[in-house]
Order: sequence, then structure tokens, then C-alpha cells
Amino acid sequence: MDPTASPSGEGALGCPEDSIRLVETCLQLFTVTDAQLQQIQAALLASMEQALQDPEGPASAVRMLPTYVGSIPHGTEQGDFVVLELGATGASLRVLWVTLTGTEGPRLEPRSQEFVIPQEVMLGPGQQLFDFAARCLCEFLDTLPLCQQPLQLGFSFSFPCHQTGLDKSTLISWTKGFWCSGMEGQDVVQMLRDAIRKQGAYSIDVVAVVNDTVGTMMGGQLGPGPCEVGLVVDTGTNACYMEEARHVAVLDEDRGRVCVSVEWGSFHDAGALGPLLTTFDHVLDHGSLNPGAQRFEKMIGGLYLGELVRLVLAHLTERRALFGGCPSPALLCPGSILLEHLAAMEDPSSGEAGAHVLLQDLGLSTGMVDAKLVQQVGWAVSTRAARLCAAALSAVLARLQRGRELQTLRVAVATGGQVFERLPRFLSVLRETVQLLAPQCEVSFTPSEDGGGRGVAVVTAVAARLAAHRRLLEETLAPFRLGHRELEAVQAQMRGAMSRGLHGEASSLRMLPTYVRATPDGSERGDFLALDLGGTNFRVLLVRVAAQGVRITNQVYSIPEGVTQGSGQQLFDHIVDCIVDFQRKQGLSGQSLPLGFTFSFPCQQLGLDQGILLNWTKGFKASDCEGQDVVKLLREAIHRRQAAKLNVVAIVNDTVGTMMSCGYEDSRCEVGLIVGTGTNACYMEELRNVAAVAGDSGHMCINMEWGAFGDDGSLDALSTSFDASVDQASINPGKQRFEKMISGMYLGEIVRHILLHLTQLGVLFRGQQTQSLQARDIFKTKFLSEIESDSLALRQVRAILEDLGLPLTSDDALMVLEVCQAVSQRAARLCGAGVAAVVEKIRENRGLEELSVSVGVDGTLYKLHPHFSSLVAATVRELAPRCTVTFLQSEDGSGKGAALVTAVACRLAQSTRV
Ligand code: 0WK
Ligand code: BGC
Ligand code: BGC
Repeated sequence: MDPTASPSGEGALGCPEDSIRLVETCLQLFTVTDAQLQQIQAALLASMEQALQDPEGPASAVRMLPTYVGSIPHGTEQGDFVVLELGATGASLRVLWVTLTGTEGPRLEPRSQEFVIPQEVMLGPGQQLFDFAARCLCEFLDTLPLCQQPLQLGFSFSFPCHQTGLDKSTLISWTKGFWCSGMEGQDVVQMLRDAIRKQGAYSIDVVAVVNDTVGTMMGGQLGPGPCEVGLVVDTGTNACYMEEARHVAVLDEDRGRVCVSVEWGSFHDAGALGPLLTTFDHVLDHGSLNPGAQRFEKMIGGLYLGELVRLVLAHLTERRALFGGCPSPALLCPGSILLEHLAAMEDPSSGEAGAHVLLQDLGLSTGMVDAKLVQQVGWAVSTRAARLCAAALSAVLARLQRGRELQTLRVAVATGGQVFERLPRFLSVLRETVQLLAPQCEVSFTPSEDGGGRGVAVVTAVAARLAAHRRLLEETLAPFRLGHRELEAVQAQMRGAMSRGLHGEASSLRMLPTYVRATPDGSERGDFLALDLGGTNFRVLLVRVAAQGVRITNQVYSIPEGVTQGSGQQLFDHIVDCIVDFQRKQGLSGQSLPLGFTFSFPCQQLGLDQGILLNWTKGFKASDCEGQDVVKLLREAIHRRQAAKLNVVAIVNDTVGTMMSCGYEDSRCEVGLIVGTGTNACYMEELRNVAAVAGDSGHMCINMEWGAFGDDGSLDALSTSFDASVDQASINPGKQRFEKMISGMYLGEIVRHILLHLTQLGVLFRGQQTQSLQARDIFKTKFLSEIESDSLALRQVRAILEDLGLPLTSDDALMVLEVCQAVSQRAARLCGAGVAAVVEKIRENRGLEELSVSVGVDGTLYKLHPHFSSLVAATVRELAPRCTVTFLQSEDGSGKGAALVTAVACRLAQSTRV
């Protein structure tokens, strides 16, 4: 279809006026009205916002790709960096050596070298392109006086990529003159690393990959407003800008900004752009490497402007409006008119001369009219390009305004690319049109330094800093990542300590007999009082055991630190006061109910109702108790308080109470596990294996007191400086080493010490030590459970940490999350190794191939942490594959267990009396 056909449709033209009219009609096609530009601006803005909100949604016209660049340069970056630019300037790549000297240092000119990329490399296998780039890189470095230090490289790769990190980016599709095979979907950084390694000449670390628009923006001179937009019009075209992170759905961020590469080259909107596409655009697209794609780019990019001019000239020649209707072979040859030809015709005064040169190059005989008309064609094509580019840029400005809810906007746009360098009129048309389309924006245009090379070096400096931080973080957390072999060693050491403890030999595991010989059989009946001391809460319970089941009434009482760390008398008087208060409230005053006492501390039991406290743990240190029979201490307090009716029948450890409580529902429950303020486990051992208790048949529940495992130094290999800091600051240094690596009282403190260490290294909080983080116990273990919860987006992690007065970035929040994960995973894995040791002991005790057993569990950390329980179970499956272990979370706590132990004792006492 001939766009300029006269209604009457006849061939040859009468006079020059006809030619001019025909040319003007033809050039009219390249005229875009302000209204059409506003339409494009609106359509582009709409698809930008759609792509931001719904990246997976129906293919939006523009991609809006997050670049992981979260801040614009603050000029402090320093160091030497290599920059490799591929794809911005068509058939060439550029290597630069950039030295950043921070805010104080002098500005040093980068050294650079350009390499032409052979056509067959641009259209060949992808690996070949990267090998070519790596060879050029080494050739350039060979020219520099370099010493052997590893080099850091920033890779400017000017094609649409899905980025998942500053150094991780997969190619979506080729554009412009590139069409290498086997590359789409590939990680371009890995491709480059492999190609450089193959060269084997230099040790180069590729630390960042950026789109050329980002390098352009980061290289923008600091002007009136911050440079927050990068605009490239080179062979292709694109822009990036600093979007509010909360508006980028693919990032779960609510604060700060992130640079987004718009990839507006692929913008196509039938309504807004459709009517503007001329036949020449369709012909050009049809003849391109990627027909149907990058339609907007093909109206603006320097790779296409010359071709558009050629197609128009060829058409007008065919219509005999130019060159007497005699085309030259060159005029009919695609790609024969280049950007520099347009550049030569740009200057209103010398432009005609430039047109003459072009026509000579094309072997066309030129008359004055022709040259003038050719210049007009060049202008029309580049003017349209500049106005369309302005419409797109105005959409970005409108997005910036809307994203920040601003009435007016002041911003600097960094520009880069040959079209800006060679077609000076392009920028003035662009500026003018932006003023028209975005009147409420005050926009300054600033050419990017070194074509964006310095900008890429700045991003590389930031990436290098982050990569260094990541390495320091990994080094710091590595000791917390326990492998299968280390856990097997812990399991074996625990088995050894269990055997030695049972035989009464020196061992960090005391393996205390509890005089609980059986788990409940369901025949227990009656009302019992129970006390539960030693966990987060002190509770007094009334437990009614009936045929229909167990009913519990309980009340939590606080125990002030002054009492837990006061005198023993004070502590037990306080306990009795709570009991009396509870009895009064439950209308039990004066009633004599059997009482079971869950006392969650290491006790040498001499009988069910006799327990000598070996040592306090978990922050308790009431005086005159260690070495005492705590049942006696309780009875003395009862006596002092004249609460005569209380009958203490049994003292049990919370692990035993938990096992009994769960055993009431599931008779296979033969292990009790607590992971709360403290940690410990008990299990049903064969009596024959318990040296301290007479008898060879039957079972005895053993309180392992595994919190003390490793107090003999057997865990030192796993202990870190942070564990040592926590231990030294505790009220029982050197004691409860296993507990201090696992339980709720200590995990928060371990994390706090690691955060202090990472702050010192400058990895966190920009190295600023904050007052709040110096405070002991400020980082509660419950924060780990909150921070690691999957449902919590990073933003909520920030909220928790900001409440602690920590000035953090999203990278900081991510690192704090990783620290919490490392600490809690080590705790869960160590706990799993302990349980594996116990269930394997039971299996071997019974000479079984396979064992199926249940473990009753209680404790805030185990119950509230989002991943702790599943990681314990996974570790047990890994280390004790011949045991099928069911973990039963205790609902009623160990108070019920204490009552059941008391009930069993009363039943047995009853049966011996009759
Ligand atoms: C609830 C039990 C109690 C035990 C506690 C441990 O009833 O006996 O001491 O769990 O968990 P914590 O409260 O220390 O987190
Ligand atoms: C690419 C963009 C690039 C632009 C300018 C386009 O073809 O898709 O990633 O920024 O060219 O080089
Ligand atoms: C105590 C144990 C107790 C555990 C869980 C440890 O500190 O020594 O007796 O079972 O904490 O509460």
C-alpha cells in the first residue's frame, strides 16, 4: 500500500513542486501531534503501572525490571574497577579502567578501549560472543601495568534481563543487531565468568551486572536535582528511574527506592502507537532480526533511524519524487544510511552539505532540491524519534510524580548514547516536548560521564562492598552451619556421655533417676494440686483425673527477679503464698489434696518426693537451696505458713511431667523434651542400665539434664566466640553449654553478639554501633520466631528492628534474618542430634531393628518458632533412620504430668496398703 499515492494514482511527476508536495505528504506521516504524544504518554504510564503491580499479569507492553540498585551514588565509592560494556553501541564493546576516588580525591580520567564485534559473532552462538568479550577484556588489561591483585568488574549488558541480584541476571531476549543462539534464559554473569576463566589470564570477579541506562543514571553529574532517571538513545533506547520500592510488587519491600529499567523499547499499544506506525516502520520491522518486537525502539533507536530514512528515500525515488526516480544499488541496500549520515544533515546551516555527502556515498546524482528534501526526511525521522522519546520520558516523570505523590517534580535526567552525542537537535526537541507534556516537572538533562562507564563503576563499587559484606557474613555464620558429620559426632558423644552417666562415671550428663517407673495406664483417678516452676511462668494447677479424662484449672503467678535471685526461704514462701491464694480462689482452702511439684532444675532424686537441687540454671540463683532437698524446703515453707493441709507427694522434672502428660494420651510416649527457657530431655531407660538404682527389671525414667552436655569441653569444637561471650556474661559461666547453644534464654543474646560483631566489621548498620544493641537481652529470642516467620515480609522484619532503634537498610534486615536463621537452625539441629541419641539408645536397649516411639514436647521456643520443630524432626530422621519418632506437643504443660505422677504414686501406695 503506497502511503503517498495521489488519489488519482498516476506514476511520473510533472514538476519539482509535485516532488516537494509528495515528499511533504510523505513526511506528514512522521508528524506526531501533541495529542498523539499525550496518548502515548498515558498509554505508556498505564502499562508501566500495570507491570509494576502485576509482573506476572498479561504481557504488559513494558517490562519494568527491578535492577537491585537501591540508592543513587553518594560519591564515597573508592577503588579501581574494570567495566565491560556490551550491547549499548551496536557492533562494538568497550572496556574501561575506572578509578573512583571518593568525595575528596581528584577525578581521574578512565582509560578505555573499544573493540568492533564481528557480525558473525553478533549472530553466532552465545558462548562465542562471551569468549570474544573475554578476549577483548584481556587484551585491554594487557595494556595496563597491573599487579596480580584480583580485579573487580562491572558488566554493563544492554539487553532486557530478569535480575535476581546485583550479580545475577538472565537474558530475556536479544534486541538491536544481536541474535546469538542458546542464550535466552541464561545467566549472563555466569556466562561471562566462565569465558573469563577460560582465558585464564586474570583473576577477575564479576561483582555486578547493570543495564546501560543504570550506568548512565549513576554516572550523571550531580546537578540541581538528584539524577534519578537514566535515558539512553543509542542503537536502541530505554530508560530507568528510581521507583518507590513499595510499588514494585515483585520485591517485598515497603521502604526505600529501587532502580527500575523500563524497557520501553517493547512498548506497543495499538491505540496509541498503532496509528503512528508507517509503512516504512512495518517494512523496517519486517526486515529486522526481531520482527514484531521492539516496535517503539525501531522508531527511536539510532540503529533504525538511518534505515527509516533510506526506506523513505527509496520510496520517494520509486515515486520519481527524488533522484529522477533512479535509485542506486546502495540506496536499495538495507543499512546503507547510518546515524552519522543523519548527524551530518542535522546542522540547519551545514546540513545540506551533509546531505550531499550522503548522496555521494550512496552513488546518487544530487540536485539541490534532492539534498534539501533528503535533509528534511532526516529531520522528520529524527524529530519524530525525539518527540516519541519525550512522550515516553514524560510518562516516566508522571510515574515519579505519582509514586511520590508530588504536585511538582524537580529531577535531573542523565542522558547517554550516540543519538544524543551526534544529533544535538534530538535533545532540544526532546527538552521542548517534555516541557509541553510534563509542565509541572522541572527537568534538567545532564550527559552521563564517560558514557555511563563511571556509573557502572559506582554500581560495581557498591556491589563489591555488598559482596565483601556477604563474604564476612558467611564467614561469621559458617560455624553455625552444622553438617551431617558434625551432628553425628554430637550424637555419638552424647551416647558416650549417657552410658558414662548411667554407670555413675564422670560425664557431663548426670542421667538422674526420677523414680518414675511407669507411664500412666489410664486408671488414675482423683483431684491433685500441681506446681510448675522453672519455665517462663510459675503456675499452680488443680488437676481432676476422671474416667472422662483430665480437667485442669490453673493460674499463672509471676516470680520477681528479686525472689528468683533472693533467698531460698523467700522463694519457697512466695510459692506457698501463691498456692494458698490459688486454693482460696478455687474454694479449696482447708482441703488436703496430694500435690505434685514440677521443679525444672537438676535434682538428685532419692525418691519420688525427695530431690536434692544440684545447681540452679536459667537465671535462678536463690541462696541456700543448692544441695538441699527442695521438697523439704517446700514443706518447711508450708509449715511456716501454717498451710498445713498441703501434702507434697512427688517432685518431677518438667521433662518428666511433659512425658507423663503426653503419655496419658499416647502410651508409646517414652521421651520428654523441653526446649523453652532452658532445654532438657528424659526417657524411659531399662532399670538394669541404671547403676544408681537397684533392680534389673523394669524401667526407670531418667532425667538426662542434657543442658549440661559439653560442660566437660566435649562441645568446644563447635563453640564460637559468640557462645563464649554469652557464657561469660551468664550467671553460671562454664555451665549448661549445650543449653546455651539451644534454648530460649540464650539464642537472642547469641544473635545480639553476632550483630555487634557484624556492625564492628562495617557489614551492618553502616558500621554504626547503636546504643540499644549494647544492652543485654534487648534482642529477645521471640524476635527470632517473629523475624523468621514466613508470613512476615522483610518490611515487618524492619519494623521489629526499628523498634529496637536500629537504623537499618533492607540489606541489613536481610542479613539480620540470615543471622537469626543460622542461630536457630544450629539450635534445632543440635537438639535433633540429642533426640536421635536418645531414641537410638532405647532401640538398642530393646535390641530392635526398628523402633516406633513418641516424644512429648513443651517449651516456648519449640512451640512458637516457625521452623524449629520441623528441623528437629528432620535431623532425627537423618541421624536415627531406624526410629519412627512422633513428636507430641504437650497441651497442658507438665503440671498435668506432675499430677499424673502423683496419681500413680497414690495408686501404688493405695495398692500396697490394701
Ligand atoms: C511448659 C511446662 C513447664 C516447662 C515449660 C518450658 O509446663 O513445666 O518448664 O513449658 O518452657 P518455657 O516456659 O521455658 O518456654
Ligand atoms: C535494550 C535495553 C537497553 C537499550 C539501550 C534496548 O534494546 O532492550 O536493555 O537499555 O536498548 O541500549
Ligand atoms: C534445667 C532442667 C529443665 C530444663 C527445661 C534446664 O535448665 O536444668 O532441669 O528440665 O531447663 O526447663
